[in-house]
Amino acid sequence: MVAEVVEKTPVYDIHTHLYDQPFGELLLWGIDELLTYHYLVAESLRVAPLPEEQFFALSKARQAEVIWDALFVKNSPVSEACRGVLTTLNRLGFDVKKRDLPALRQHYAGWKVGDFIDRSLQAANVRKVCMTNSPFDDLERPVWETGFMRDPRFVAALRIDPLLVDWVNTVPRLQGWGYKVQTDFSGQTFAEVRRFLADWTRKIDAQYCMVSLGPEFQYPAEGPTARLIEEAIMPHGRDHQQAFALMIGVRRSVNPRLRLAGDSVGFADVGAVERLCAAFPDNKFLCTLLARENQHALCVAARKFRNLHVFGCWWFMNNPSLIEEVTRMRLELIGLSMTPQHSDCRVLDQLVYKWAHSRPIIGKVLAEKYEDLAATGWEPTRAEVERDVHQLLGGALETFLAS
Ligand code: RAT
Ligand code: ZN
Repeated sequence: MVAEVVEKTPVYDIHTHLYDQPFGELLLWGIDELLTYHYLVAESLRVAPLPEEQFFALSKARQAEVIWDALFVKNSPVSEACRGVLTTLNRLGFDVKKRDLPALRQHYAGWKVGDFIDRSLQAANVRKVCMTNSPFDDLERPVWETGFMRDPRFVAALRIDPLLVDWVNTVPRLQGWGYKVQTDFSGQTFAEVRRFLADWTRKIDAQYCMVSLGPEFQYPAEGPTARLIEEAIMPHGRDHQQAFALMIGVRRSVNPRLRLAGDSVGFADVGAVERLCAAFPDNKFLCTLLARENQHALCVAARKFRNLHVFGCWWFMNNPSLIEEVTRMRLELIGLSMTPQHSDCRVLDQLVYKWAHSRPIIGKVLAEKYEDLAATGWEPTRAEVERDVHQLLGGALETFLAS
């Protein structure tokens, strides 16, 4: 019964890199995008018979063919990201066993994007997705500035990495948009950063404000990141009742030859997150960490701070064995007051596999917990199971953000 409820409960996917249809080419979908996902680029370049530079010089279609050949034809596609392509195709009704890339392309050619959005959300049973929206992205910003009819299934998150990790180069951009900021934080700088955050929060109706940081992130600290958090992000969060989402642990570009696929993982200091939560009890924080070794301490931190909501098995954590381990640990330490998973999809079709792979694991771990309860004589009703699953699949976050 639990597995069935988890299958049937629609998800609010709280962090993706998907876009609403008016963003045009920014919304990736289709077989070539599935195959050139950066997770697969990294895996294929370990075995493909050509060096990185030659690979990246190819067209997207040729890159997709190289990846298909290296990871699906010359080897069995057992990795999680490879399996994901097959789960997606299978659930969308394609016959994968023919191993026929041209036929797959032909099938896709028949789809119109609007219909494919409906189909993917329906096949994944996703009720709402949160995008990642950056005012610093030159392709994305004009779409917001022009304005468009919002699709209520696509909600926004204000992503501000350049502001917090590249202040010196961000100052001239903010100045160019009319914000009176100075590199040395003099004058109106913090008030003007807050005005920038408020303008964009309103423009995109941001559900939360978000940043991804390296494992070296510290709080308190000297330097622009901590100062901006203290003097701009925190007051802004309180003024707008907006949570601040921290994704910590990425070491960017450890292998620049791999481009977008070249980032790695590092061990973060959960103490920094705890000190932020303690220093700003009237602010709300969402947090996910990239290193497996950080997951236990983060759960313990969440036990100590009600203003901290733990979410997702992010990127290198998004593998069945780790999702199971981490979801079990989270249920044991913080019960249902967390969001076990987000998809981080970059390609629309991936919604299908990311949720098809995570749901049975969440269901399995939760069912085990109910069995443990049943041993005491406590048996949850179906309505209680439905309530709990709704919490885990986005409901708990909605409650946290609204509280
Ligand atoms: O998971 C990913 O695809 C990463 O490349 C990142 O986008 C990460 O999720 C992030 O949001 O920074
Ligand atoms: Zn992401």
